[in-house]
Amino acid sequence: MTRKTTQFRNLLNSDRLEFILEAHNGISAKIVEEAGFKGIWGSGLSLSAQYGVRDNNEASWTQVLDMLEFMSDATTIPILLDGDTGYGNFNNMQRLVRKLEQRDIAAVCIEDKLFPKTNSFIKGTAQPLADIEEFCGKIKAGKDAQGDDDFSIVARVEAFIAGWGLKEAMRRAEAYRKAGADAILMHSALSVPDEILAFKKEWGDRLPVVIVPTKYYATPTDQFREAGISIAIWANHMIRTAIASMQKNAATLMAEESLMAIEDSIAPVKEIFRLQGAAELQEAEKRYLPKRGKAVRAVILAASRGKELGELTEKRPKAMVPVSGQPLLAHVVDGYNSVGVKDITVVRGYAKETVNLSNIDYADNDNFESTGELASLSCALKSLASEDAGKELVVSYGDVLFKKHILQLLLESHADFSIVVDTNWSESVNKGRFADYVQCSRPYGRDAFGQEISLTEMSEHLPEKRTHGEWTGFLKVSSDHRLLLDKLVESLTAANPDARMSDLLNALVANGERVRVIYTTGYWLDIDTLEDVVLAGNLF
Ligand code: SPV
Ligand code: MG
Repeated sequence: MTRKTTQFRNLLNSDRLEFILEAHNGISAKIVEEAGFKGIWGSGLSLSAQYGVRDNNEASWTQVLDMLEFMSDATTIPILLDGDTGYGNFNNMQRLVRKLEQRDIAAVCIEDKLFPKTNSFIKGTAQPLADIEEFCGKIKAGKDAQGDDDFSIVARVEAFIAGWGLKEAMRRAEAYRKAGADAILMHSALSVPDEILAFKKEWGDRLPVVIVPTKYYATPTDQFREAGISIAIWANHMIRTAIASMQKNAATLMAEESLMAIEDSIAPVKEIFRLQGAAELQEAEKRYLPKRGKAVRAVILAASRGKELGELTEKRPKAMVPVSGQPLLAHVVDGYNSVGVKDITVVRGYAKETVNLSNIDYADNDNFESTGELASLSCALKSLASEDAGKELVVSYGDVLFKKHILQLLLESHADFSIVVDTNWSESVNKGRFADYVQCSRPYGRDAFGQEISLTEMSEHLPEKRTHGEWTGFLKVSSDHRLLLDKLVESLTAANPDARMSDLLNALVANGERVRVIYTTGYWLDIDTLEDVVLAGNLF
């Protein structure tokens, strides 16, 4: 890539008329480059205007520099900074040049006025010009300060602006050439190019000549070409474009009170992202960020009424019974959310219209009265979009509350199938509660630590001497065993519409799949009775 300083030199020295366009921030600079311009004018007027201040050195030179840095970073073409008067004397000029080079700014233009300057189009003739000798010293100092030979200093002559004639313009231009300037910017506030053309004729080719046709905009561009002008600067046309369209759209929005009025005529948000280079960051994230945890889909079975709760579930399913101020299901969803699982499908059945939490996907088992848990799971699996196939699946119940570490343990498992088993099963036996008791490849104990324990059998009628725990209702299936799960659930429900989750787990074992057992003790609650509802309040 050719250095920006060299690129700008090439523009100055090319034998064609070149054009550079004003920009005033990163995004406008990018837009200028994308339009095909080979250079950018860092306009003092536009830079101060975008800060909302006057073109009178009200913005400090470092504030100008900060914005230039964004402009330079956003582009690959050279920037010619409108450096006003150099922000001080020769000493300030030297520091400016060094700082510009550090930010890869290709060139600076300084004008022969006094600090603080005023824009040339505001009472130009009242503006005092700099002492020629002093200004020449500033040019020399700048040239001596630059490290890159191709960095350019453009000397701007304000003689015409201040009401002087061609003679003064020539005198100054020649002095600045001798002081080492790389080009002369001859400015004029006339609506015709006469001053500029007269100067160029007299000047010849002593140095490249740069012009700013803001006031003599109606001049056919070919006249500049024929006169041998080096660079024409379109000096403020991006900020004026922005101002005009912002004013128009702000007024429309104020009047219409609807975004419809402007939506089709403004840049889409994705165009902002494109200009910002958002896609590049996404690629980089793939390369440099650690892989995120596996994507997980949770399926919560919540189709049944829960008759045991009597009146409480007359008009709503058990999952919607309030506990500590919110439905049971909301606690379950919170539990998932708290470990980062937010793709959740809830299977509804009884009084499904009352199951209405937001940010949840729903699958309906409309035959909930005549079918079992697996039929509900099957409804959920069928509802999932194909892009869900790469996710791990966690299945649990809408009436089972849990502390989040239980879910965390399950999510950490790398097994194809994993279940969480409570070692404290005797409590359920003593109370005569319904439970899915499990026999495992090893009982819980210290020597079980670090062992891969798997499910042998699950049953509500398991003999106590073979019982090692009680299933908590949590099952996780790895993403590459989702297909197997889908098929098995389908065939089991076809054979028995009443099939339960325990039938699925036993079928997996019978098919030779290992179902990994994760032992825990307590910190979960299956809501079956009114007493459980009261207990549940204590869990939170
Ligand atoms: C600028 O763009 O800030 C200029 C050109 O200096 S002019 O406004 O015409 O003086
Ligand atoms: Mg300016």
